[in-house]
Amino acid sequence: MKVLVTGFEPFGGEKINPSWEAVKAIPDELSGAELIKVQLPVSFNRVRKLLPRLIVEERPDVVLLTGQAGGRPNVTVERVAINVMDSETPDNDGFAPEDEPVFEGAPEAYFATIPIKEVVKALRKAGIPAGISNTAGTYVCNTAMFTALHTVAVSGMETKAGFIHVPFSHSQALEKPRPSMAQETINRAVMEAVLSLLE
Ligand code: PCA
Repeated sequence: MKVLVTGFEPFGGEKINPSWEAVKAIPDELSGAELIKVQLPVSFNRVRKLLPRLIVEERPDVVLLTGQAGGRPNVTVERVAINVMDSETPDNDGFAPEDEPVFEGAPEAYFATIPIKEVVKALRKAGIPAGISNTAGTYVCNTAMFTALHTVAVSGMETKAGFIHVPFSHSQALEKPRPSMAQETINRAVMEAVLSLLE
């Protein structure tokens, strides 16, 4: 079993991105599965180029993308990715698309192909506050999820793909009143999610 797990680099003036911190912390071999860990750039354009290449070259059985959803109080498993890029805040390349498709001519949306309810159950069983989210937004995370699902669909692969958003970690909330979770809990969430997908 081969699993591609990604986290994002920091953005929006943050020093860290708790999603990549969590991915980094997973052991390279988990329950006999081979893990490929990649840090993605917070860039609409680079993610749309890099992810398809990675998925087609590595042909993983599972793709689990993770990102930071600042302001959310719990870990959320995304249900759907939409064919929209729309942001007033520029990405790390300074690009701020308005109402542009991720891929011209692609379907309007894709549902996650990982068992989202099972993942939520596994997280809750591990004592981690978690739920389903019905929107991954219209920023780079949604683009990454859409790109992964579209790549799998057009290349006729059996790969299951999905996305998990994690809250700010405590270090990001020390001086600002905003919801946060311990990085160790976020690490455990991503690892438990991967483990649940190996079953
Ligand atoms: N979160 C952003 C992009 C990178 C990340 O970690 C998002 O939710 O779109």
